[in-house]
Amino acid sequence: MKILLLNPPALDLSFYGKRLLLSPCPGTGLSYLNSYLQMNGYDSKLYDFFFESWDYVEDILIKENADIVGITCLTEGRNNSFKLLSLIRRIKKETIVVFGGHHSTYMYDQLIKSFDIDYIVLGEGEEKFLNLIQAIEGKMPLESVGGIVYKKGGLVFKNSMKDGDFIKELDKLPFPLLEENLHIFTKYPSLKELHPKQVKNIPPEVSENGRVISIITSRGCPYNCQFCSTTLFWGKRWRFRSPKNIVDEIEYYYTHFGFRYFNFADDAFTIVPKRAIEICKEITNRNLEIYFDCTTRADTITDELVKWLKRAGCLFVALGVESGSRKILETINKKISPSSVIKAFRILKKNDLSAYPLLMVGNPGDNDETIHKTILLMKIIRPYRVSISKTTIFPGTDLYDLAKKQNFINDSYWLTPKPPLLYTYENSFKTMERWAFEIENYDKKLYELRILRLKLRVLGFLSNINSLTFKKRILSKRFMEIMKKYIRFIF
Ligand code: B12
Ligand code: SF4
Repeated sequence: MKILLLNPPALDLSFYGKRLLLSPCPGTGLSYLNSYLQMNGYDSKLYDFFFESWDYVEDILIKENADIVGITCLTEGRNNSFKLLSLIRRIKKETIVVFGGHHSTYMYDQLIKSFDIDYIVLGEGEEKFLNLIQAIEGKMPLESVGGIVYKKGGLVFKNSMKDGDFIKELDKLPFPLLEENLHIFTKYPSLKELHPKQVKNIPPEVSENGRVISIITSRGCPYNCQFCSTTLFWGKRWRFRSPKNIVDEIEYYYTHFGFRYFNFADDAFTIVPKRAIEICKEITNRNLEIYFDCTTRADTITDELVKWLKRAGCLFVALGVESGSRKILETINKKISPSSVIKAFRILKKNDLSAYPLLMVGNPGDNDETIHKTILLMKIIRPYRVSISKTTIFPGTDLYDLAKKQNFINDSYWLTPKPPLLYTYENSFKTMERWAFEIENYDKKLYELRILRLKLRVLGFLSNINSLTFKKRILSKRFMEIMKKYIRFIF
């Protein structure tokens, strides 16, 4: 049985651009599946088509002529997963096609009924996919494989997930295979190509030709924020790997492939500060000269944690702050307070560890007053950058259920080619844009300084131009408006 694991081509990159992607490295999901199947003796191969053309994809599918194809399907990129499915059906109709990943897990009923998919694996993939393949080979009954959805005799069946369907000991999973997949990293932007704010503090000898690699040290999250689907996906029980196992993986990438910059892609890396400290101690004890960043919750930040993060090579931390309004934080079930954010930033600043807040505009209940509170919070914590998202409705979240109750969205939305829907039930896109602008420029003086800097740059450019009329035109009010917009975009 020849198995292919595929990440579909990306969204329209001419629109999004390589640089605008949140993370500059491939996800780990398909790599985990690949190494798990190979460990169990299967002939499997991974293709990350994220930056590839459809012509290339077609050539590979013809060349590989696989028996089983597994496709990852996220909400935003779902239509490209469907397009990949059609292409496979056109090239070799009898291929067994299995869907997995976030969108497949939440929208399995719609997917299995609307598309020519043979099986869907729900949630965590390694063991279930292996069992499914064994069932396809006739080695075990299909009915005994938990957490899958399939069609039989024109009917749809769902084998419900049992508690034991989550892998208990993550340490037993093999590391994602790199030997045969190193070329994938060269497709993703290098550290040098990223925006300076994304790679703050990285020493030049690391960023020069360096690339980022993701490490997942835990699965799941014990919280349940309104806009986030993590809990439904991984289960409420938070599972984690041992510090030794994690640092073994880091050391393996470091010594064998020269990776020196790591992104801890966990949803909240320091949920248990003691465990994060142990990881940092393990890195330090092994004298690994590596650097990393992570995302986490403000209420986990302690003096001791930050000291160890710094010592182990952490260059910056992204904190899920979302809002400066206590009321909004309650509404979205964030279970933090603005004061815990202030405390976290104070500790981080004291220890000289860069940090920036992940913020949202357009949550249920947001208005000028709540945004003003976010601006006030920014004035207190004064981060070096802010990351602002407009609240977006993803399936599998409490926000999705709310929006459905409000008749703002229904499941058929996901059969359209549209991108995930912004929550504009209460506030318009324009209002959200204005709020994002106001928050981003919370510091008026800094904003004016940026404009001045840009004006000086433009004037420097103009001094090389001789025509006076051209100078006048270029310094017109209209031109300055455009420049302001440009500044907003680049800073
Ligand atoms: C790295 C990352 C990225 C990378 C790589 C994405 C990728 N293909 O993995 C990049 C930068 C490209 C990215 C982009 C985006 N991302 Co992202 N990303 C992540 C992140 C932080 C880590 C992914 C990872 O390695 N997880 C760990 C592995 C082990 O889990 P996994 O990938 O889910 O894979 C397991 C299962 O899903 C399953 N599985 C997956 N595929 C398949 C296929 C088959 C056949 C089978 C059987 C099983 C299976 O088995 C795997 C092993 O257990 C996750 C958060 C997270 N912690 O997971 C968000 C996450 C996946 N991203 C998310 C979002 C929203 C986005 C963006 C929309 C962000 C944006 N606004 O630009 C885009 C959309 C991209 C797209 N194509 O649709 C959401 C997805 C929500 C959803 N409903 O789709 C997540 C869950 C974050 C969150 N909590 O909301 N992302
Ligand atoms: S937003 Fe962060 S803290 Fe909240 S449920 Fe998702 S992963 Fe957990």
